[in-house]
Amino acid sequence: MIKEPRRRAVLGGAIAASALLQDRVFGQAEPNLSVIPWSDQPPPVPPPFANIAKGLTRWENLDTWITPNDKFFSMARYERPVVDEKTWRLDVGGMVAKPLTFTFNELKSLPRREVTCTIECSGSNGLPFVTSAIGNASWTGTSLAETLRKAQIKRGAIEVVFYGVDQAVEVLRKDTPFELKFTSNFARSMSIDDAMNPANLLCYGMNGAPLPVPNGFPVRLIAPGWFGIANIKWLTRIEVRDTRFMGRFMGRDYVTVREEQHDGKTIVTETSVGRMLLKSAPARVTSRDGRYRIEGMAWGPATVAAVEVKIDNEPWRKAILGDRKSEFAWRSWHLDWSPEIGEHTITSRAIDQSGNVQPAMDEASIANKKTYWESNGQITRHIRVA
Ligand SMILES: Nc1nc2c(c(=O)[nH]1)N[C@H]1C(S)=C(S)[C@@H](COP(=O)(O)O)O[C@H]1N2
Ligand SMILES: [Mo]
Repeated sequence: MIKEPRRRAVLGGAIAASALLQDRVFGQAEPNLSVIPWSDQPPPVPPPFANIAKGLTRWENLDTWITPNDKFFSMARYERPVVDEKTWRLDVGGMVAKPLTFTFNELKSLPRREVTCTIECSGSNGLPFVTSAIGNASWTGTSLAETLRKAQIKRGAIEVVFYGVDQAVEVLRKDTPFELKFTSNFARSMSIDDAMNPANLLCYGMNGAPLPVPNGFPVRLIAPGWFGIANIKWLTRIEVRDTRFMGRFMGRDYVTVREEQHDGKTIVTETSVGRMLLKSAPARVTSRDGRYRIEGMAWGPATVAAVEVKIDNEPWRKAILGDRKSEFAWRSWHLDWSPEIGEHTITSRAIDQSGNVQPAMDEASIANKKTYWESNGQITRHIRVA
């Protein structure tokens, strides 16, 4: 993990004051602080999706760096099973020399680790009603890599599959003579390399409390740096395989379809949703005693090195970044603003330490993407200053 020089210690009073203010902005409500709502509110989640996506809050409601458990979004493609932790088991099997089974208490007695990481649903900003499927929490659990080491992965294995308790009937070749129906558990896989990342947790705690049911009680996978879908909830089986797992959420859905140009030819790529991408969002505009401030968050696979903000058609301006508190967590930013009365647009873009810039909506990687997954294009919000 790359540590940055402590800005407060290195630089003088003006920055120190703004750093303190920054901490306070995302700490607690301040007196005389008002939040100006965006004028482009997302529509409510329509009925077929309302059971899948729950707890999507408005960006304006963000006022803490850690998302409290009762404000954390919940995505469930099948159901939200209520698991009895007394009968629950976690099996580790497949291509391992020593298959393992854990009870809840056995798992909790293993060495404890904590990681603070931001989870974003890969569908966020892909559909008009999903604009804030993101949260940041401190997760407690035990190391996945250590557990796999104990099970002793056999030679020739290539993948680790994670199965949830939640099930549904899946249909292949629907409405053809070859239609096939089968009951399937929610599952996703990772390469052995990715699974062995020491940051991955078999997680049972969220912000100091047991995992809430909607977030995977009693145990879920936390795979820092990966889109939400990889973080399997209500985990019950881990299976090591020597063939690629191509279940619905790996190979048929959560597939990003994109047109790419290669040597004058158009190639369509279909890739499984993977690691989180460089992204930022304007969260809210506050005013206090006539002074305005644009506040937001930025996150991505590498260190966010800068955030820039475009107001209306003005040139990009550098925002002030908050501290980098965890390798896998979002970073706050803000920009002071003296707006004229009327309608304005606000766009933000994150830049990483290698100089990669969050793409504009009309850049090829976004414009030529046919599916709503992995939508990390720059977000523009509308606001009316009265
Ligand atoms: N077992 C299981 N795990 C799951 C899902 C699911 O439907 N079933 N949804 C995934 C999706 S799409 C996302 S975005 C994240 C969201 O985690 P959260 O509900 O704790 O916010 O969980 C993932 N893990
Ligand atoms: Mo998701």
